[in-house]
Amino acid sequence: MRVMKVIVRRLAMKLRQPFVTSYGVEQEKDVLLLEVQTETPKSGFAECVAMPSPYYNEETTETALYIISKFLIPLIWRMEWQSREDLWTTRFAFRPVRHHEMAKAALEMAVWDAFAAEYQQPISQLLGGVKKEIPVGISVGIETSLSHLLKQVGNYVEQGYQRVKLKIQPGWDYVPLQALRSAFPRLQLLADANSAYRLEDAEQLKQLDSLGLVMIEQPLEPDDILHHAQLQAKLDTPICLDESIRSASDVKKAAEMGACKVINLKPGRVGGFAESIEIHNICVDNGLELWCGGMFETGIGRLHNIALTSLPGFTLPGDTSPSDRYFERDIINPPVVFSRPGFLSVDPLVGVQERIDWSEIERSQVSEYVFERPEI
Ligand code: OSB
Ligand code: MG
Repeated sequence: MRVMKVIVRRLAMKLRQPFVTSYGVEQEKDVLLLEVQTETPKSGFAECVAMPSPYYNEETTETALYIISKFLIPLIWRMEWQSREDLWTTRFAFRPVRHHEMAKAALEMAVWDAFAAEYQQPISQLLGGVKKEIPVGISVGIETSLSHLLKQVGNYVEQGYQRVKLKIQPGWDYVPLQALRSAFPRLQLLADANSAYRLEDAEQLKQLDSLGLVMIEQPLEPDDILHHAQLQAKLDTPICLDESIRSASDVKKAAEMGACKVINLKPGRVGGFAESIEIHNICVDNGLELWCGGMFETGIGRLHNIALTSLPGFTLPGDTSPSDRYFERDIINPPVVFSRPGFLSVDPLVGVQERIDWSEIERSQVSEYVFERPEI
């Protein structure tokens, strides 16, 4: 398989409601959607999870567009993929470009998706997946009202979500978590701090130990695996790392240092599917719990996350909720829906091409960039 053309589309998709985290408010989803066309021709798709502002990590939609256009696409023209093993070579080809994992992941995953379409193999199977159905949880943004939060979470529990993750920050942590714990004594509850605390806040975080949280996600700075190890030594609540993990090597370091007991894996944050499989294997070998996070993906990213979650080492429900969690109308048809309350089925999709809803893409498209294979 060779790639003849890459099309980058930028879409603006309205979120159903603004989502508040410790670093800002998301109103609209700024989507970079990649399509790679093969000789046959078949098309592979993937979305870039970079956001408009560099608050979650340093990438943005604009930087990703720049890196993809100027540095990554030129590397793709030289490549060929014939077997599943070849899919690991994309990551090596991208290695000279430092970081920019989200930009790399978008193109790498589009190549996997094209390979699935080209060789008519389910993407989940290519990745090494085994599960037919996966449990899902939901991520709840920072609220201003306790009563609204309780009502909202009650709704989600009723819908069947298997666990609830609450975004926290200093001033919005113990009180709302305690209220949720009292209202839902047996709920799998976790807190995601998006780096809003410092090691000096250890005593404050220690209070959360009484609430039986399944984990606290990314309490400290992204670059600070060492202090997470010192914090984990003080807490009974397992620490989960999200922003700190950008590669398989980061997972090894975190495991060696005892910085966490759980990994939140987002393929977009680690450079794509090949790195994700390696991280999955390291988690299994080191007894780390693993789940798949989310980045407000459209259905395309959701289908990819669901395929990845079908690997056996994903031990906890992920943030891979149905399409209607964030969007009124998705760009895939049918959208992602529960197979039964709280579960999603892993469809044997041979690439997401078969689910694309072109009319919805046209409706939300803002711009389009086409790159053709040069004569080489
Ligand atoms: O920290 O997990 C996070 C969304 C965007 C960026 C970072 C995060 C999140 C979420 C939402 O928590 C997960 C989702 O439902 O897609
Ligand atoms: Mg997180």
